[in-house]
Order: sequence, then C-alpha cells, then structure tokens
Amino acid sequence: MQWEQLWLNYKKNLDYVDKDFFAVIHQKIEGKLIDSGVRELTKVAEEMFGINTKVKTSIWEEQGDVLQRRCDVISPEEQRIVLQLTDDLSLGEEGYEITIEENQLIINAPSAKGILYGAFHIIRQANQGKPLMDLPRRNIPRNNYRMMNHWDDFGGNIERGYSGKSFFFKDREVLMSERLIDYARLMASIGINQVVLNNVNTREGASELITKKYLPKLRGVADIFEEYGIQLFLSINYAASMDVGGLETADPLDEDVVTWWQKRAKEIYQYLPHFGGFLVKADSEGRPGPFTYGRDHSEGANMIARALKPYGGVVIWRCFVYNCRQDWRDTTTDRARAAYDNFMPLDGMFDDNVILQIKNGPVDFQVREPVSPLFGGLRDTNQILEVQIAQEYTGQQIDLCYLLPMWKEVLDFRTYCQEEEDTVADIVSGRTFGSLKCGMAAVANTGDDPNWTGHDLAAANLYGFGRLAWDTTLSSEDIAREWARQTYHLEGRLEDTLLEMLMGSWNTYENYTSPLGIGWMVNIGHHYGPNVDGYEYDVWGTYHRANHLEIGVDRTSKGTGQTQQYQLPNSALYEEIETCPQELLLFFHRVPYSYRLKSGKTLLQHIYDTHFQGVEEVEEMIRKWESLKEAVDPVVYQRVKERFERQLENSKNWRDVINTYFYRKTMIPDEKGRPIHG
Ligand code: GCW
Repeated sequence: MQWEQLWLNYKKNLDYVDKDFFAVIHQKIEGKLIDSGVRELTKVAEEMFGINTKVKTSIWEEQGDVLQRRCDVISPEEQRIVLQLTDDLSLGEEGYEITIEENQLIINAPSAKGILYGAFHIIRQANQGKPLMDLPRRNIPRNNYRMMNHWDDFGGNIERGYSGKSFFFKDREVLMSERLIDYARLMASIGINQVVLNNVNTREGASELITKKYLPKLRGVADIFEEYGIQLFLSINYAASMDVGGLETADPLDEDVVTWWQKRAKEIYQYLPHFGGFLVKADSEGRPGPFTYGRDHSEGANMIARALKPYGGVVIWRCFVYNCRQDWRDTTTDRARAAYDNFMPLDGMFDDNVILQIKNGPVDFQVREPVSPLFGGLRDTNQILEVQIAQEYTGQQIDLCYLLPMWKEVLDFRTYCQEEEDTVADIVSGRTFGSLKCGMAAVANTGDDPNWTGHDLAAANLYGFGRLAWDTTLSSEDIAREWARQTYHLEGRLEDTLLEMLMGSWNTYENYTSPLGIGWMVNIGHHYGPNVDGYEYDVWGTYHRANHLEIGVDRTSKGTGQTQQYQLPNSALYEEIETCPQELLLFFHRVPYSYRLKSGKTLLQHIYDTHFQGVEEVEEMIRKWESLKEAVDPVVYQRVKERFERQLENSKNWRDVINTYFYRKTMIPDEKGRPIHG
C-alpha cells in the first residue's frame, strides 16, 4: 500500500469485550451513506476481531401502492448492531443516539448521515479498546460547518504544503484515485462535512474549474465525497467573469457580470446537484476583488451569493484583507487593524447565504496572537473561524507542534459581546446570535506522502481539528489521547509519554521562536527558521521595530488603537501594560528591554531564558521519543526521529539567532552567563 491509514489503523484485539456486536449488522435503512457505514463496520470486524460480519436487512419498500417489509431472518439471540432511522428530530440533521437494548446496539438518527457518524463513533470506541456501554447516548455536532480548506494548486503543488504533492490535482487535471476514498473515510470519521478542494489563490488555470471543461471530472470527486457525507466546495477567482468569461469587468453591479455568474451557477448545479458553494479570497494579497470597481465586499459577495441562492449554495468570503504594499516607514497603518476596519462597517449587509471566514488572529496564523476582534464585533453576519492545521508558522511539520491547545484558547476566549454565551465557540456554533450558517474551517496539512502529513505526529492536528469542530467542549488532552490510542495502540505509561510530548509542544515551539506575541521574525517567503529583520523593512506590514532600547508596536489608544477594537473589559486589559496578558505583551505594547515582568525578570532576560529553555525542551522531547522505540513501528519511529533531529537544529538556530540579535542590540549579557554570540 502506498499510503497509511492513520487513526483508521485497525489492530487485532481479540479480547475486546464488545466484539460480538460486530457479528451481525442489521440495517433497517438503505442508501450510499449506510453502505459506507456498513463497509466500515465490517472492515473493523474483520481486521480487529477476525469476524466475518453477516449483514441483514429489513427495509420497507414500496410495491405498487403497498409498503412491504423486506426482511432477513435474525434470531433474537444474535448480538448485533442495528442501524435505524428515528423521528427524534431534536438530534438534528447530523446527530445520532446510541442505545443498547439487550443484545442490540442501536444507532438511531434522523438521517443516514447521522447513522454514518454513529458508526464511526462505535469504531472510535472499539479502536481505543473502550467498551461500547460507555458511549454517550446522544451526540450532536456543535458546529454545522466543519470544513477542510485545501490550498492545493491545479498543477499539483500545495501552497504551504509540507507533506508532498496534491492528491486532488496534477498538471491541471483533476485526479481520481483510490486515495480519495481513504481521504473521504478519514474525514468522515472525524465529522468533517465540507471540503474546499483547491487553493484560495486560484492560479494555474484553476479559475476554470467551475466550467464544463472540469465539472464532469469534479462530479466523480463529489460522488465519492457524498458517500461519506462530505459536500464539495471550490475556491473561485473573484474576477472569473473576466478570466474565464471574457468580460471586460468584474464589477458586481454590472448586469453582464451578474448574468454570467447566474449562468455559471446553473451549469455547476447541473453537474454537481449537491455542490456546497464558493470560497473567495478577494482584494487580498494581490487577488482581484470589488475594490477595483469602487464597490465594497458586501456588494461583491452578495452578487455571487445571489447566483447560488436558487440552488442552496453559499459564498464563504474571507476577511483576510489588508494592505500588503505598506511602507515600513509608515507607523500609522497597522495590519492588525485591517480585517476589523474593512468588515465591521459591513455588519448586517451580507445576504443570508454569505458567511465571513475569519482567521483566528488579527494578523496571520502566528504562534501567538490575540483573537480576532471581529469575533464579538460582528453581530449580524454569519461567521466561520479559520485556523491553520498546516504549520506554516509553527514548524512546517518538521517541528512538533500540537495545535489543539491553541485552538482551544481561541474557542474559549470570552469576547464579552454579551453577558453569557459570548465565547468564540458560542459565536461560531450559532448559540450567540442564532445563525445556522457558521462553524469552523481549517487549512489542511495533507499531501501525498505515505503518512499524509509529513510529520507522523502532525496527524494529531488533522484528527483534532475534526473532533474539536464537532465538539468544541472536548479537551485537547482527551483528543490527543483518542488519536494516539487509535493510531499507535500504546500501553499505559508509553501513551502518557506521547501525550506529554504533544501537550507541551506548542509552548516549546513558542519558547524558541519569536517572543511574547511579536510574531514574524521568520525567513522571507518560505517562513521556516529565524530571520529577525527578514520582514522588517518589507511591504507586508509585519514589523517589530526593535532598537537598542525597546521593541514592539504600540497598539494601545496612544498608538494604532487596535486594542480598542475589542469589547470591554478586554480592550482595557490589553490597553495597560500591567494588565496585558504576558504572552501578548509585545503584540500590544512597545516595551523597554529592562521592563520587569511579573516573574521579576527583565524582558531581555525572559527572552534569553525562554530560548535556552526551548532547546532543552526539544532535547527532552527527543529523549521521550527514544523511550518509545520498542513500542512503535520502526518505520514510524525512524521517520519521527529524523524530524526531531531537524527540529533540534532549528531550535538551536532560533535560540542563537534571537539571543544574539538582542544581545547585540542591548549589549546586556545573559545573567546566567550562557554562551551568546557577540
Ligand atoms: O499566511 C498567508 C500565506 C499565504 C496564504 C495566505 C492566505 C493562500 O503565507 O500563502 O495564501 O496567508 O491565507 O490567503
């Protein structure tokens, strides 16, 4: 096999207490999604328990005007899994309930999709060796939108991809491979229900994906996805009316442009009747958008959304809009303000089938940022939270960085937009403002490497995103444990060791890279490794403005005023250096190196200490991995070990470059006299 099975890696477990349920599947409903569920359960039965499952049906069928029950014989003694529809609509379109009645384990759901998710839940439980009795009875996803965004280019490269090439596209063709099926299985097993196949930067002819030339091929992909409850979405070029349609404009108020999109939508839905809609990056990093025509983003988004509306499609419109041709000498323009400044005035102006997709932080997927102030600001707009599983700024799947603790902090962040139910999780789950079109999206980290994610342990982020998008109340530790157990089947203490490695890794990465929320300090273009002034005199609006006395951008009301984009009390907390959370100190404040932190250390000494500590923590992680040598597959062991060797190099590099930079600026030595290069 050219690729592995990740957490769907079923290991023989003949002692499993509930294995006998897998002897028989009794399906009381039919359909593509049910077939997938049955296929998956029978695979588990065979691979885990050596059981050859008998599949029995009892299904109501119309024969003429009469409903007839087609029924296989099932003896009452047989232990079995029953798949059946329920009229309990409180479970929603995707929820399910699992009950045990004597020797039947029943998955009840109002839809086939719910039954499929229930089947995967049983599998997750069994694959962890946990009894099925312990299953929570009812399970309803917290978010309606649980999306993967792939930045796969039409030529086959992946933007910010660290795991090989695309398995969706090659040389401007849509690929159809067996791997697509396994991809869909993996995604469905963690509850992902929507996938955007192509990069938001629609280059290499990808604008044409929405034309007849490619729609038949995409139909094949959509069919595979639909068998696993996944809806297909595409990224579009905002100016496709020009690029593909040959019109002279993409002005959203131009009649010809409106008609062009209507025709496009009609044709797309002829080929893809269940198509989800478009993801759009407009007026962002050189992409075309409505600004060219003096129109705002609601005019652009609504025009396209209206074309999709008759077919139930949506437009997901990204808020990553900022000036990327900034002059570093200009200290008044602040990139961190941009998304809020651009979109807040439009709150309430988007059609109901437009959803704004907002990156977790105000800048761009740094190792540490505050939460975007659009969360808690926007009240009358559908919203999706965007996070990046691909580790563009967090180690590129060379360095270990388990991101769930970061995402949890974002989701649990209280915005104070109202007295209760005001967290980011509340907002994107629709509890705060009652929206149904909202949820979570993530930039995926998959590619055609045999292990899918480059670094084997980076699969925990992929797995974890899906589980968290389904249930935002799960802890990052529980998710890590679920993933580890299903993937590696380690015994007690060994599993704990792996857990410790994962749980501390984000902190460690933060320790040896850019300090206290300042961000960037990375090499230009590819963004791996340290380069403190790499972006300092560039156009991207990402400056730390360090001199020999102080560092940071003043974002308080005396500076760029970005702190005031938050609701009280957050705005007040961020405004004052004494109350600003330490990890965000340099995001919001300009601080002298001699400033004393709560720990009593100076800022400079804190920078030195964390950087020495970061490297020591990497060394410790490596020792932990080595202690697992006998317990994990040798191929996996070696692959991860090689990554760790590169991580160690990288962390030393960061430590030395950062420490030397600040030592040279200040000429103040490390209090502990450790080596810093003068
Ligand atoms: O983080 C930046 C990346 C770009 C990316 C952009 C975005 C797809 O460096 O590669 O483009 O964000 O989110 O649109």
